[in-house]
Amino acid sequence: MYSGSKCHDLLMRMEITSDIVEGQQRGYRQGRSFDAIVVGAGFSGLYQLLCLRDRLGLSVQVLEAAEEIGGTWYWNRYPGARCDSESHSYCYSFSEQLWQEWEWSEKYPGPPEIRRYLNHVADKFDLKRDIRLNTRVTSAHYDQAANRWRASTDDGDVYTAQFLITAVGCLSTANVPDLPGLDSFQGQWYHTGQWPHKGVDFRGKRVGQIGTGSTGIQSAPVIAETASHLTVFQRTANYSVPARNGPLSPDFKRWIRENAGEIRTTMRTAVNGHPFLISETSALAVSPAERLALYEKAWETGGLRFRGTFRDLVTSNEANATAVAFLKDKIRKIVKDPATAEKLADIDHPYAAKRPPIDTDYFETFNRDNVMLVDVRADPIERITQNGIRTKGGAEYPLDIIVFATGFDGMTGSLLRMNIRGRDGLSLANAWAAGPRNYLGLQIAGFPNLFTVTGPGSPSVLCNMPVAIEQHVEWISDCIAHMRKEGLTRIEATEESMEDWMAKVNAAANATVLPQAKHSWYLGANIPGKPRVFMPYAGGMAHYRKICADVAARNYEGFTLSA
Ligand code: NA7
Repeated sequence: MYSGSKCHDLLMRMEITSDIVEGQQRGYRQGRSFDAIVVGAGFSGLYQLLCLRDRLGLSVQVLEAAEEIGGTWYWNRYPGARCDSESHSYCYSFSEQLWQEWEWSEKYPGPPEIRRYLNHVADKFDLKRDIRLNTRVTSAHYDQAANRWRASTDDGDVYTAQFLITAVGCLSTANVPDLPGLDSFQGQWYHTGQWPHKGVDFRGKRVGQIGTGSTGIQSAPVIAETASHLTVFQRTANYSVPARNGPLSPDFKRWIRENAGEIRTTMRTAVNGHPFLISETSALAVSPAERLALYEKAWETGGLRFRGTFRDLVTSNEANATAVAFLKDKIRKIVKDPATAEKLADIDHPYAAKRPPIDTDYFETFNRDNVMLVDVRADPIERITQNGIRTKGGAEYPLDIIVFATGFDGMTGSLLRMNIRGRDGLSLANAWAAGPRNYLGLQIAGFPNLFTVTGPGSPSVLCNMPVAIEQHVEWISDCIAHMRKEGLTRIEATEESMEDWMAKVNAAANATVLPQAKHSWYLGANIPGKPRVFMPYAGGMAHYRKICADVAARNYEGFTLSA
């Protein structure tokens, strides 16, 4: 279906459109055949569709489990939910027109505004006609003889395509801990990542929140505003820096429009894809007074920029310890009750070794009369009872609502749930039994023509996601364009390149403090039985981009391409 001819593309598009209209009239028939299937209609799925369909002229079907597009922002509607990337960088950069016409209202947008943005993109580029909603992929098997993927869906349909591209996000499989007694609970319980669309009324309710990761730190202050009482069950205490959210001024909005090129260059140059650069100064190269002044300034600025105060915060334990001391001191100053402050400041890992949260009044929330902190590291939860939560030490906490802010089976959960089988029936679950293994986070030996957007082994969650997504989607699209041009039909990472890449992923992680957080979803440590492997590539987005570009320039070195 690929052709350089615009005329051909147009005719082909008309053919596909009439096929879809016909399909919609009599229900989708079995065995629909495409050039590519994309799973997921969030940031990555939308852009992958646009690139393959409109730039390469491929027939593409996007399959999306939710009833609307939006990916993570469809599911995460919990109180206080906000993006932790600055809005002017949490968007696509591929279209100048799109950049110029969209206006964010706040520094850190919430789910409704991000969903409006994604719908605007989907409408502007006419993407929705190739997205099938309410359709969960239940299995995806590679047919070796036909060199095609067969994707079965929960409504019994089968789709086939030469290429299968997963755009399922890194944090989309909710983790509800297997606590005994949950079935017996007489109140309501919710996981933050599967929040009811109509919201939850906390007025007059005794609420228990389990979890103090980025999500719990965002939700607790908002829940506390209306609940009659909030008990926060903390297993691992966490750092947090004020987000300093607020409306964007007209001047700032103008600055964004007028400096699009410069902002994008910064995002592409920055280690983590954010619109700011990390300082080149070591935390150890300045006097204690100067260091304190710089930390104070970063604290006042707020947000993830704090991590950029010094160049070695995530590469040197000694440098990191200076940030740790500053942040713990802030907690002790903000929280009035000394015992609560000590529990909150009893943090067992280096700063940023777990994903660093940013907040609005998190620590201040513990100064409210209706909020209590329970340390479940000291006294673990034993079970959920009819009336609430009981700890091993025998303490009972009567509750009307339990909020599980307990995170996700990150990075691999959604891929493994999809029942993917490659060559010779090899299941992804078996291939990854000891942890995820792939090449560049993009491809897995034994799974030809399968691409994983922001898969484990890529910078993904350590990066501002849209930047990571655009790079992956464009690399995949260029690769497929190359294959079509050269008459090649099959691409597969070699075992050797995969081995080599995994060694690089490990080396990059070990050059940082990141693997030192024992209870981190980066390591899969939050899911019982999950192999402990540091999953994202920690070598930096800009460096990773260059590696991927070099691989492509060297004729897709490390992959086997064949006709
Ligand atoms: P996280 O960061 O995985 O945090 C989950 C929290 O839930 C964390 O504090 C966990 O403690 C806690 N947790 C999980 N299971 C339990 C049980 N069984 N008992 C007590 N406490 C538990 O998820 P988030 O949703 O906050 O954030 C995920 C990402 O979304 C975030 O990093 C951003 O990238 C956006 P633990 O630390 O495991 O001791």
